Amino acid sequence: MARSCLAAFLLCMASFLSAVAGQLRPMPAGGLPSDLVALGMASKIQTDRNSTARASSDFGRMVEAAPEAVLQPATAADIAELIRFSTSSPVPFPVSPRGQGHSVRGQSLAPGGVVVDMRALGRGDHRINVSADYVDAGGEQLWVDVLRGTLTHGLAPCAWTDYLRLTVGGTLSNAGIGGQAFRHGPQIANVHELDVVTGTGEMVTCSPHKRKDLFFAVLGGLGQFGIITRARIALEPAPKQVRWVRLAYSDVVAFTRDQELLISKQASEAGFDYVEGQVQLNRTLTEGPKSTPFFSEADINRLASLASETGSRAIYFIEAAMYYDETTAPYVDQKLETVLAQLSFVPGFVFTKDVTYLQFLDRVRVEEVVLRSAGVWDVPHPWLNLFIPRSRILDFDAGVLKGILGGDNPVGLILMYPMNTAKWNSQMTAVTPPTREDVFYTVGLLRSALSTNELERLQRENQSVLAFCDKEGIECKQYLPHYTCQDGWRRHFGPKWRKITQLKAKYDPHAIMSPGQRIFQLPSVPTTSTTAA
Ligand code: ZME
Repeated sequence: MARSCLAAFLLCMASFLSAVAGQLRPMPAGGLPSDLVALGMASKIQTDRNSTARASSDFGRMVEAAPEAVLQPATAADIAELIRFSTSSPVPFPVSPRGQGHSVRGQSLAPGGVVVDMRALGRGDHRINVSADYVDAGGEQLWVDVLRGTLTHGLAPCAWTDYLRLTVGGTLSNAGIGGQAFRHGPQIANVHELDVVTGTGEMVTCSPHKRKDLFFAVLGGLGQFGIITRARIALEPAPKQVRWVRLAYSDVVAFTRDQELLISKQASEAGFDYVEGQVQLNRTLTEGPKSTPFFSEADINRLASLASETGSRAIYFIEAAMYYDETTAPYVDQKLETVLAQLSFVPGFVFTKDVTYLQFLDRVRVEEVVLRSAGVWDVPHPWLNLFIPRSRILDFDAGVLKGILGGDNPVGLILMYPMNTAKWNSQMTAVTPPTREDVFYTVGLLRSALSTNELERLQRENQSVLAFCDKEGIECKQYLPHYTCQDGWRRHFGPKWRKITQLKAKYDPHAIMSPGQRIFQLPSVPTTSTTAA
């Protein structure tokens, strides 16, 4: 039903266009506003198979659903108009923004509706405007371009994701986490103001002081309330140079103790500016790549023998970074020594590199190039990201990393690092574990599937991981969450659920926005009974 209405809209615009193109009907000087509108929009709507196919899947490559059309908006007003067209239709159709399509479970799809190709917003103007202590960036802008744009002013945002070829609107709709989050919070905690096109087609500028309910709803809002078309992002003086360090551990207790020490340090103390961690299961070390962009072949050999000598089933790395510039360069060695002296990594297992700030922040790009050239980038990504309360991280390590995943050797990586709960604003839609602990861990099982069998196995393992946490009473939360029924979402949001349904009723009453999240059913679509899936 939603289909037929949208189809009529598209058909109407197509016939209007062809009429104009064929000069069957010259444009009247003061034509009907609706016609002008239709003409203005028609040139921006694509319905060809190539365009809809490109918007039918995402980075996860596990879900596929075609939209009826793709909108290439020139302005936020184009998006507002599309949304108002949908909501004023007898049967509203879904609308989903798509930036880089880096969702992994079809969150950017709009089955039978319109995908808004957000990148089109930036094709005319640059849409990155730097001020003294903030940058206004279009929602469609890539973080790497925000970085380049601000660096020319000697400034940069403080909080980053590991990968920079993601859009501003995309990461802010989730949270945007990385090794700076322990100090600065997630990216959503570093935003002053947003422009949003709501699910009612209203264009709103919001902030903690103005339309505050919408501002906090949209941050981590999973695209449920509107589309971010501009964000005002906090800036700091840009670091120039980075001492990039990896420290190896065979003991998870020492590893987590040291991570927690490092994230407790203030910026004024001797410490790191970025703290993450990775886990290498033994088979990855012995059977995985012989070298990586960070580790040489000799390094990998040393690490593999460390694993076998200690009998540890996994090796853990703290990945950390210390920023410096011309004036602090003379002290960076000393500062690093001071910090390392407080840590318990395996003696001698320190690996360091010196890189520019841009090289450091864009480091995953190097991995991307390697993976692409090996043909293992555009493959299914059954990723599972969990936030685990600090009090249960060792149980998770034993049961999941050394248990369920113990025998694995897939392409991909496992991230594990702690963050400070206090840096998260609970008014935002983004969710953290319900335990009232100061620290929680993020564990990212970021594996790729190179065959159908492997995909099924990894999916089954993910289910076992969730079942394990459930059974053991580990109160974890998914990051980049995915549930197939509303009950899962209710539990995910817990005490926030009621407010979220109220905000949904206010800002997207027709439930047309980002239905690929599967949080709210389109009211017009007859619901098949949702038994717990
Ligand atoms: C969701 C998420 C992915 C967080 C970090 N990632 C990453 N993906 C791919 N390669 C990475 C990576 N973090 C470091 N390298």
